[in-house]
Amino acid sequence: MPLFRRPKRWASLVAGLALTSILLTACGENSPSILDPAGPIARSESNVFWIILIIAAVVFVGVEGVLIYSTIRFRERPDSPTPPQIHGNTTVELIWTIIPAVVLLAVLSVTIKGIFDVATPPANSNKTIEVTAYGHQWWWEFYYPEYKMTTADTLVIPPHTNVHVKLYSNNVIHSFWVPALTGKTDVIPGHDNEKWFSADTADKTYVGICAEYCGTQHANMRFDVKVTHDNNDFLSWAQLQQQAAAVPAPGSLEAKGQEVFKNQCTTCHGIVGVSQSTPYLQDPNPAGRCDDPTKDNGCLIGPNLTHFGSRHLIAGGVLDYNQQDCNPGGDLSNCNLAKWISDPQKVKPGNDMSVNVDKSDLPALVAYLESLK
Ligand code: HEC
Ligand SMILES: [Cu+2]
Repeated sequence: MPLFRRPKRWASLVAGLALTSILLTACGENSPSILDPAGPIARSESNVFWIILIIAAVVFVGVEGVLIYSTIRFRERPDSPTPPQIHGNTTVELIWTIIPAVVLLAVLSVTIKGIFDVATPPANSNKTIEVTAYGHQWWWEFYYPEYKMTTADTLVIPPHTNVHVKLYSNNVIHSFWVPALTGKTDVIPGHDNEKWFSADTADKTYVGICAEYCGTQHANMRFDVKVTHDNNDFLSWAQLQQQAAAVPAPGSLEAKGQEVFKNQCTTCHGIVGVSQSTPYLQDPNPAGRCDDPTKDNGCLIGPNLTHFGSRHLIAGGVLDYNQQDCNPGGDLSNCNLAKWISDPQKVKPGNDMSVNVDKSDLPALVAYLESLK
């Protein structure tokens, strides 16, 4: 009897599977990938992945090969004699104990090296910046203790610099992940984690993700990591962020927007120079953190908006901030900022922003927020 009764069917099944996997690979074009590392930490992690994958592939092909070969070659035929019994054969026992032990030792050593790599500053630089990342439901806040400035949704870093991130949450567990730059680390209330990473390409933006299910809008808790052109570029950005908010000209549309902001938004949002004097009142040490975000001016429940006009994402990346479509004097129907302010619950159901903005106040608010460069 032939081994495969319908060789053609088998051939089309195998070809179909191969084609699907090629097609599925193509899906990843623009999505973040651990296979395209852009910094030493991610590279070390991706090395561990590749080495283990290759070892596993060799073992898989070897074992399955021998299995398939012996199934075919030594299959039972009419009148075949009982095969020799090798149970308890010392040589065989030794071989199949020693080989796996050696293979697992190799995997262990690669893994241990990886663990040390990610726990220490990447060696490619002697510069370091400190960042505190707060996981909120559902957006990321980034505080730079050395610069006393805070931003949301986009973490800006200089290239070739060790970034030391302290990870805090006072709500639920999140997970900080930038596939191209660093693997996942949980952000756990009451248990402060930290991590290192570094980017070696300038002028690039990488996608960051919350990798732990943290509630209904978990998937809209995205952030960007923007790597500046060089350190000076970063410093001039930082200098801008450290300043108090732009002051609108008296009588302007922006000034009207600021009034609306003061009346309706300051319970949840801070703007330095308008509703608070410093972006963050407490240093990021556990004792100084407030656990009731609505009670402390320093950790309000919404993102700090002092320089919102210089950002490009809205509310955990649920919308892009398309400023070119936001002309406060004209049509705002395609303006994502106007969409967000007029109905945040429609855009991101369940999020913590609830407002009731009068339609006639929208252009002023949009103009004001846009002026906050
Ligand atoms: C009850 C609290 C609350 C009030 C009041 C509030 N917001 Fe918000 N706002 C939030 C929260 C929380 C977020 C983040 C939501 C998320 O991403 O899940 C947010 C996000 C935003 C963002 C996006 C910021 C960013 O960096 O992504 C803007 C802009 C904004 N709010 C504007 C306003 C304006 C203008 C008002 C007043 C008309 C206002 N908000 C009133 C809580 C509030
Ligand atoms: Cu999260």
